[in-house]
Amino acid sequence: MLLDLIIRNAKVATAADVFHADIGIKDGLIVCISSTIDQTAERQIDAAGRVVTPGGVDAHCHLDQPMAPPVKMADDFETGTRSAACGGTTTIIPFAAQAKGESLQAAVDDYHRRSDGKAHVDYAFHLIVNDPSPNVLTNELPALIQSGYSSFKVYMTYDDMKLDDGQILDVLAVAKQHNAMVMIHAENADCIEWLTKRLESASQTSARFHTRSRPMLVEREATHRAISLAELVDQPILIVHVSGREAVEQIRWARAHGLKVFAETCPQYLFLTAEDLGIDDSFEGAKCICSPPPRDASNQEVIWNGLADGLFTVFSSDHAPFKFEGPDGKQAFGTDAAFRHIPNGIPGLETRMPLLYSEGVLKGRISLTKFVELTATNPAKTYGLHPRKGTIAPGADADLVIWDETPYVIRNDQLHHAVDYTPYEGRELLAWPAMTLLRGQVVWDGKQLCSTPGTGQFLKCDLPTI
Ligand code: DUC
Ligand code: ZN
Ligand code: ZN
Repeated sequence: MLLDLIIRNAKVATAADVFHADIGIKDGLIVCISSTIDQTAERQIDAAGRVVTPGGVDAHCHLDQPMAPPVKMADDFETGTRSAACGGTTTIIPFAAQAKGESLQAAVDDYHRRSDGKAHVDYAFHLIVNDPSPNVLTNELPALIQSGYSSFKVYMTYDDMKLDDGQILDVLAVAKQHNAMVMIHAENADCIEWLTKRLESASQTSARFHTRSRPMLVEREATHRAISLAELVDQPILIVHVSGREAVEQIRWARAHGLKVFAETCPQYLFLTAEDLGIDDSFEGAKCICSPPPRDASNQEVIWNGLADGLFTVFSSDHAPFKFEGPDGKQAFGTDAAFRHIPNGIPGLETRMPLLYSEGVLKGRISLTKFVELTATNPAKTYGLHPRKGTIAPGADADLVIWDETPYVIRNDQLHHAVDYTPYEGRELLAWPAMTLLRGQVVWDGKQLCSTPGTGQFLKCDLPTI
C-alpha cells in the first residue's frame, strides 16, 4: 500500500506513554505506527527531535453565538476555527444555544447554517438548554442525543439563561435516562445580583469590580449545589471553568464520596489574576472580564495542582470572543459602562495548547502524557468522540501537532482570530506548533494557514466513554 504521508522519527506522545516512532497516514487516517515504517509514501515529514501530540480537542468555546444587540461575537466559524488550527487544535465543540421559547432543534439548525462550509477544523456541538419545556425534555433532547448531540450545558446564573434547581433536576434526569453528559456553569445568580446592586449603589462599577461581584463563595455554593443535584439524580456532571480553591474543594469532596463529578479549567485561571481586571478604574480591565473571574496567584497554584493530580478532566479555552474597540464588543455600552453591561468572555482558542505545553510541560508542572490527556484524549472521551479523535493510534483520524520548542512571544497581530486583543499580549512562551494536521492534511505549517473554509467537518458525538 502506498501511504499518503509518513511522519518520520517522531517523539509520539499519547495520554498513556511517550515513544519514538514513524506514523503512517492513508486517506486521512493513521494506519500504522512503528519504530520504522518500511514503506514509501507520497510525502514524508521528518519530525526528528520533535514531539508529536494528538491535535487538540477544545471542548468549550463560543463562536457566532447570538447575543442581545448591540453586542456581537467577533469570531464566526471561519475566523474561530482558523485560529484553532494555527494553535494546534483540530476539533472544537462550541455550543448551539437555545433561546427561551425556541425549540432546541431550531437552535441546532441555526448553528449548522452558521457553520456549514466555514470551518477549518472539525467540530461538534454541545446544546445549551435554556428552556427545558416538556417538549424539550420528552421529545427534543432524547432525539438529539440519539442523533449526535450527547452533551448539554445548563447555567445557574445569567438572567437570560439560568435554570432553577427543579429545572436542572429535570435536565439531569433526561441525561441519566439516555447516558448523556451535563456541563454545569456553577455560580449563584442571586448572590451575584445582590452584590452587584450593592457595588452599584456605592458607585463601584468599573471593570475591576466584576471580580467583587463574583467572589469564590458564589462559585463554591453553586458547585456544591450542582453536585448535590447530580447526586440526587445519580447522574455524572462536569463542572465547567473552575477558577480556584473553593470549587476545587467541593469537587474533591464529591470525588471522595464516590460521585462522578468531572471538572474543567481554562488558561485564564492559570495565567490571569483579578489584577488583570484593573487596579484602578480604567476600562482596560474589560479585556479580562470573564465569569467566573480570574483569582490570585495562590489560586493559580491550586489549579496547577489540580491539573497535575487528576482533579481536572479537561482543559478548555472557554473562548468567548468580543472585540475591545468598536460598537459591538467590550465597549458596546461605552468606555464608562458599568461592569454588569460589559460582555463576559475572553479569546483563547489559539493560545490554549501552546500556553499549557510551554508553561505546563516544558516548565515541569505537568507531564507530557497529562498534557495530551487534558487537551485531547479526555475531551474526546467525555463527549463521545474517542477513539476517532484525541489519540494517536491506528484507525484514528490523523489529527496531529508537531511542536517547535523555540521561544515564541504572543502578539495579537500574529494570531488568527478576529478579536483585536489577546489577554496574553507579550507573554513569552517556549514553544508553538510547527505544524498542525487535520485528517492528514497540513492546516498550519508554522507560518501560515493552509486550509480553506469547509476543510473542517461536522462530527456527530457518541455517548461519553469516560
Ligand atoms: N463565561 C461564560 O460562562 N461563558 C462565556 C464567557 C464567560 O466569561
Ligand atoms: Zn459558563
Ligand atoms: Zn463558556
